[in-house]
Amino acid sequence: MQGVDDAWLPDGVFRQVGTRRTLIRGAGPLVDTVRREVDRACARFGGRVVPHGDSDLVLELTGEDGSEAFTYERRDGRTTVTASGGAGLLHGFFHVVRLGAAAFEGSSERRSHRSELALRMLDHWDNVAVHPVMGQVERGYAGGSLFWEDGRARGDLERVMAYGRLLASCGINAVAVNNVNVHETEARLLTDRIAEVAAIAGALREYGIRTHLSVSFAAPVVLGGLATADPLDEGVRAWWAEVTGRVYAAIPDFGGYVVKADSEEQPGPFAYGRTHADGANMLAAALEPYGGTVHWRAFVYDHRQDWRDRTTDRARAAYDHFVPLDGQFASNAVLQVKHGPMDFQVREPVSPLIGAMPGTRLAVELQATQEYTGQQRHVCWLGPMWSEVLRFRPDGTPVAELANALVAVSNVGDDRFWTGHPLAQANLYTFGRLAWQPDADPLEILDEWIRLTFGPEPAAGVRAVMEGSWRTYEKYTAPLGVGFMVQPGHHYGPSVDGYEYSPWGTYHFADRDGVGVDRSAATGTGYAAQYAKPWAEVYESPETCPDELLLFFHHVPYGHVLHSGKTVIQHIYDTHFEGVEEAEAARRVWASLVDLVDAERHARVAERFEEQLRSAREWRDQINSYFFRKSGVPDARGRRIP
Ligand code: GCV
Repeated sequence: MQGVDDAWLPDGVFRQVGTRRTLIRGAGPLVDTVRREVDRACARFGGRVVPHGDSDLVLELTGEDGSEAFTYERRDGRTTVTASGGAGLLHGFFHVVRLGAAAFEGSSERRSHRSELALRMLDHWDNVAVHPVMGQVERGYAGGSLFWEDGRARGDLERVMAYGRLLASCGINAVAVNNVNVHETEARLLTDRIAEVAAIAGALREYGIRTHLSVSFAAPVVLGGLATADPLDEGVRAWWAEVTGRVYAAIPDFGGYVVKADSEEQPGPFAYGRTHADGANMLAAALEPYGGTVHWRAFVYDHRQDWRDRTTDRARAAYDHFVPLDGQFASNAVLQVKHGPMDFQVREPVSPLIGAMPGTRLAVELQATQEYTGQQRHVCWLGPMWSEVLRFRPDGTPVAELANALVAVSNVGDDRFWTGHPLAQANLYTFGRLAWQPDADPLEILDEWIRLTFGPEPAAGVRAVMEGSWRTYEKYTAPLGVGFMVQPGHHYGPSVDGYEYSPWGTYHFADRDGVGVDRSAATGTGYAAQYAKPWAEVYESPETCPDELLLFFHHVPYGHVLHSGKTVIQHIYDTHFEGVEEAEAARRVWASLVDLVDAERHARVAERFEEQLRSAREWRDQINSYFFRKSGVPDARGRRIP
């Protein structure tokens, strides 16, 4: 597509397939997509699709059961992919593309590939109308919406289709096309504007991506003119059933609803004295005849708390609200839980809600859009963080096995590089690949992304810039898991006390003696006791709590000695100096790649590095000065703290 970056699918990636003879067997819409892909590659590189006979590559659909699995084998000089569902064939095709030359060398035993998680979804926080405060994409750092333009669905859906292609190629299979904060205009997508959603769904379907919609819990009142949205009211239930029937008439493979209820001003069942299970189950009942699912978000907390009140702990909220409801949710209701208990900070413990509701289906929500991790002006590759979350074992079983679905808030917009910062494409790619195979080594995924996107020459340099970028970002921002310390509202850049006296429940409690939140059961909010063993015990004591989470769980004196052997205050100083130095080094490496990376991409990243450095120094100086002034403890290494 003219003027739009190819991301990890530049033409060259299709060279191996495009120079070969490919036999495609089977019929159906996704087989047509595969055929189009192969034709396109062949037109570029001189290979061909053969109707029968001798071939280098066989792509064969053996049935149509909707499965996403495929088998791959290489024998007697021929590579064969088989699948019993069109989506499986498409995934198998992209598997071959990713392998490149290796797909046509040597031999490999027949092996079956299937995704660990059935649903791998991106939630777009896109508004149809530009919101006066949040803009078009809430927490979006990549321009306007890919789906919505000038107050309606884009007429030209070529870009949406190209997006679907990128997503399918890394394993994502579902997209929610509008913000979970459902404003007035967007509420109507459910009813009189469903044709626009259907048009988008049509484009995404070409690549096997199912469409989901965020809906307002108050829709029966706002759209239907009913007097109530009470989930147990028969009229309300009938309204949802009827509306949902019309949604499926327009979009037969519609995925379902996403709901943010009783959270940050969004309406919900509390207004009617009902539970979240009542609310979710009403929507589940409406979706059930069509095989749809409701994703009900667990991000429910008091955002009007009094900062003087030390007994209320926002971190506790999701668990306190939802655990008593375990077993009450319908089988097509999925509780969507943010990976941490607060809000996508650079470092949080895994939410104690994950694993605590064995009778409830679970989706784990990550945030690809870098709201608190540099807003796509800073390089911050989140693969290692997500991998840690997925491998964490709340009670023996890893998070990835407890979850039925993995969701990420999308980091994409209508920017020519898709993600604003070209290196942020890696987060999208890594999310898809980890959702498909949660125990994959994130560094291997990064290498794969680099190889596809950049080719071999700059690979070592790009890796050096990216592999440690999350920890670098952590070093120069809020220390030891304490979180926030950001500018209120837009959340970019430092403001240590920005939220300290606010109603949002995100405090660090720094004083002249120490810093951190006491969430122990013995003397604090009791949050640590929400975990199963061994974590409840590990987190309970500052002696056993991992350093990187110490200030999340404990209020400690500045002189407290970490496991690393450093005091908390010296750790703060050292990491902030180091973080900036690491960012400076990364910028130098990037500059050295100037002849190995295409000019526009290189320039865009170089420009973002200038801002990253400015901002990182700002973080370093504000954090270090703040804690120096509070504690009066000088830097042991005598560096200048302004
Ligand atoms: C969509 C945070 C963000 C909000 C977001 C909310 C959520 O509070 O700052 O912009 O709203 O999370 O996840 O619902």
